[in-house]
Amino acid sequence: MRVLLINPKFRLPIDTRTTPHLGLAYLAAMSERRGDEVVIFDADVEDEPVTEFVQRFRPHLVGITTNTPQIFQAWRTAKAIKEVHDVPIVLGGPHVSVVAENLDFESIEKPYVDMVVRGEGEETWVEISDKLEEFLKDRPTFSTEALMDPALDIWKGVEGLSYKTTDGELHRNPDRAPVADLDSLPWPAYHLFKMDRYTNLQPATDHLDGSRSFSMLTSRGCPYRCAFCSQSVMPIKWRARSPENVIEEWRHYVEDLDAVEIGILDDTANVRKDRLHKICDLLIANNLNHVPWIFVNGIRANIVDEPLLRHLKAAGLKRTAYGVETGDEAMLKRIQKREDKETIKRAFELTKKVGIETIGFFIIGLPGDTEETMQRTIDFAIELDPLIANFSMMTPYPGTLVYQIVKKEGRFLMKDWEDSVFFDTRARYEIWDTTAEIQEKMYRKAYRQFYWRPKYILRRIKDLDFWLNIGRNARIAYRTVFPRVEKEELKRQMTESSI
Ligand code: B12
Ligand code: SF4
Repeated sequence: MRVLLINPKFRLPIDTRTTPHLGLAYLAAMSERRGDEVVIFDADVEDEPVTEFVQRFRPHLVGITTNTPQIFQAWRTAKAIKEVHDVPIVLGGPHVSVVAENLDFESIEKPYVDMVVRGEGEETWVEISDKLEEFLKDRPTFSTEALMDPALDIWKGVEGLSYKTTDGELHRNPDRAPVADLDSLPWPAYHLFKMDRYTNLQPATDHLDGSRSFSMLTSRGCPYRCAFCSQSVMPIKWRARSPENVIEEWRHYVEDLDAVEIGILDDTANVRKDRLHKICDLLIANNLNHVPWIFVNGIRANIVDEPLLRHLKAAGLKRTAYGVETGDEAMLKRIQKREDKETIKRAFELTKKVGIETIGFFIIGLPGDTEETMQRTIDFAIELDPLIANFSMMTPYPGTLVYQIVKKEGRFLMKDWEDSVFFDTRARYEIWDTTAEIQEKMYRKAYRQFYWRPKYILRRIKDLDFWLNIGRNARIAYRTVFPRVEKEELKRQMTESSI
């Protein structure tokens, strides 16, 4: 079968990185394992409109990934494809997986979306492909209408699937259990991406070849439940690949693909320290530690110690992020971070002491935040003094506790899902004393106060990478002062451009 997997065009209003979509890379690898002819169409890096490609490729099955801000583009893409080619269209990803808000139904209600896969998609995707292939066998002429015929109802029982039959009925099958054995999954199909069109993992900081930067997952899920974190796909059950399985993939990137950096995208890679120690041992023993690697999304500050950090450093870890979120002790409790300031401070001190660079993620405008508590967040960022401080405006994503609180007691200011992109100066909501005005003021202040410090500027300009990325760095600096103009322009460009 010919299978098309799409990342809808969605440029961010920040100078962020563009990396191959790991979720699509896993799905594509599953399709290849089945023997399908697979194309990944990442509209962010392609030159031609997807409709032209579809008319040429004539896929039997189309899958579109979507997070919350991307959902409109996903629908526009699905609609445009249906207009030129009769094919079943399946949506998957974090947005459509939020059953609590009926966001699977929100999509299948659209005439141009047939199915939604909720949660981790690999096994459901293969089951859909198997059933479709079976269906196509006896039918020389195909129509999606026949495929979704309620009399046949071939999708009944496919776990993790929501779908619409031609009589307009919406169906939600039971959830699928998370992938139990992560070692059984194939490696992400990087060979299907136009790798030379992507940036490296942290382009504002490193001047590296994007075509040789690879992301990996060594574990999935997170046992914590922070109030702001959208976890519709990755469940509370944390699962890990075996260290040996991780190292085999790592070796492939370093030895076969000449990787210049590796990014670990796990939600919480350090849940089990013994596993990380074993991975470090194997990286060193296999001489893979000369290629720098990064914990891109952060590790938990409450589960690090000096021996582990030293071992990680010896194994090649260059930089790690930590989700700090707030500098206010009471707020840390309210968001259920299950860490206190002292623990976070110690983690930063130890990480710097062993020579690993740090990134701090901070949130401005948590429900209940006041000017004082937000100032504490800025002050804490300055005290921790990471290489990069990433302040984001609190964005209540559907399915999170914060979203429920705002829905009940606050007021959303977002007009549509597209507005839920953060890294922009506009407040997304208001609640109690956490007004939009104060959030916006403190957000601007956070960037100014952190980045325009003489100490910080001096440190950065001594760094060669800073000068190699001078254009990008200048744009980022400009945006800390004038971000709103940029966002309007980017949103216009995105909605007006062809799909
Ligand atoms: C790495 C990452 C990024 C990277 C790279 C994204 C990329 N190209 O892959 C960057 C930094 C660019 C990024 C940006 C953003 N991200 Co991000 N990101 C992640 C992170 C940490 C890992 C993504 C990943 O690789 N997951 C592993 C793969 C295997 O999972 P997956 O992609 O979800 O795919 C699986 C399923 O969702 C499903 N599936 C997905 N698509 C499809 C399609 C079909 C057809 C099917 C059948 C199944 C299916 O099957 C896949 C395999 O199991 C996740 C957190 C997380 N744990 O997933 C957040 C996360 C996805 N990001 C999030 C957000 C909010 C953003 C931003 C909007 C933030 C912003 N700056 O404004 C942007 C949007 C970017 C964009 N262009 O759309 C949220 C999404 C929440 C939501 N409700 O949408 C998440 C969940 C973080 C969180 N916990 O809050 N992100
Ligand atoms: S923010 Fe990090 S630690 Fe908290 S629930 Fe999300 S992934 Fe887990």
